[in-house]
Amino acid sequence: MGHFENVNKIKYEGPDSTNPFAFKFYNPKEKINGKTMEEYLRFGVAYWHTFTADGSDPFGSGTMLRTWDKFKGMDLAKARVEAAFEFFEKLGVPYFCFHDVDIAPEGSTLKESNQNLDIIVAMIKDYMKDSKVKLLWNTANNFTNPRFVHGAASSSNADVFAYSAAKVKKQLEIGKELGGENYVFWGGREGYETLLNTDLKLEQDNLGRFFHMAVDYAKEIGFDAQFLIEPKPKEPTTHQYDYDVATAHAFLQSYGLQDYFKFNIEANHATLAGHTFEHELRYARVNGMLGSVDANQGDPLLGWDTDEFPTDLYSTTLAMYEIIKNGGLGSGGLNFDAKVRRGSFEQDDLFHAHIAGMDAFAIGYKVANQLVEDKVLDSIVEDRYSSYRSGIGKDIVEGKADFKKLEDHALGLTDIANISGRLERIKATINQYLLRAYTM
Ligand code: XUL
Ligand code: CO
Repeated sequence: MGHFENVNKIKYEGPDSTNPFAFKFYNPKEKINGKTMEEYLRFGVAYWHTFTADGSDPFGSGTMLRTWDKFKGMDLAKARVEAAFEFFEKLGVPYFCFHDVDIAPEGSTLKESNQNLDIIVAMIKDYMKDSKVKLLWNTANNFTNPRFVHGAASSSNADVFAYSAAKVKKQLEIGKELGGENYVFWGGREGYETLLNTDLKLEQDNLGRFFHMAVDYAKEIGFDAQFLIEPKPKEPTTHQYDYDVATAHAFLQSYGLQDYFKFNIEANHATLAGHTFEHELRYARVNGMLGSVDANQGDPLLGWDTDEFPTDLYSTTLAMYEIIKNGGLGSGGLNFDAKVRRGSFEQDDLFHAHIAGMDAFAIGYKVANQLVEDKVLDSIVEDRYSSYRSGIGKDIVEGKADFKKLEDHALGLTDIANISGRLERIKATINQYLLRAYTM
């Protein structure tokens, strides 16, 4: 008995297909610049949203009763593994991601939790042998259990710091065991609510110490996955320490960690920080720190993390533009840290949601690729900054100018001629490229 019996392997049927269980734009074997979409986009399924979430929100209980929910405890964990691999195979995704508590229930002691993990990890490893699906990243959930009320590595309680370290240690071992390509640190409750009871300096120093210990332990056990920090500005704490890429980058530099980490950038976290998704991607990219992506989208009318499946083509296009300019994501991928809406409670909706997200990124990829090939944005930017390629501009960028020389130059100016930013024309061009995607 399968968990998704009425769904067969999802295939590419093209833009005219009316089959809801088919890709319209994501064609895994189609090559762009010598690489298949499957190889380049590196989609991942988030175990937590897809196999553990039930649709509950602060105002109502779960709406989603899954086929695996007839089980409890370890049997439930095992049924989820079965369901997960059936889902991965049918969807044809190359990767998945999980937190420790997503795959195995916590025991009453750390030892018991680790024993539960060992059983499920052995089962996952077995399934992975017969499957092409790989682990994009794993992580430790150091925020749900009440012991993390004041944070994990930034907790006011040293015992919690130790417990958190033990959980990350175990996940690093599991990442190595399963061949994980990255390891993620999302801040969880690393942040604070009020300075009135907070030693901000000690908390940040402790976070720095924690990350160094994680780097050291990964080296010690020969786990060479890329470490990733996932910034988020708020929620659950008021002031999350890894607010955005710029903040977390400065933190990594202050603590001498910048060479060991890159960023896992989540679209909805970017918009919560008051940035666009592409801003965060660009900021990471130009600093050589773009590692991976949590592909989702927020609701601009809501001030919290809604984790919707990505369907906004403008956003996927500009995101893929950054990814292409980055030369791809390396060991990273596009992980759907996204959940079906509470009202989308049928099990099949899990397929519809992933298909929607994969198609949206496939379109974004094609459009962005065309924008890059035609140098649409490059030539706009090149023109706009042309003043830095000769005369005083060239002197500035070549370090041959100082304030006296600049004053001399300024005194000799009669008129300063600026050129238009041409924003509307640029947006119209992007629309033109987007609407042509259908024929690409
Ligand atoms: C929370 C979030 C997490 C991380 C992994 O907002 O995005 O699910 O991606 O801990
Ligand atoms: Co995320």
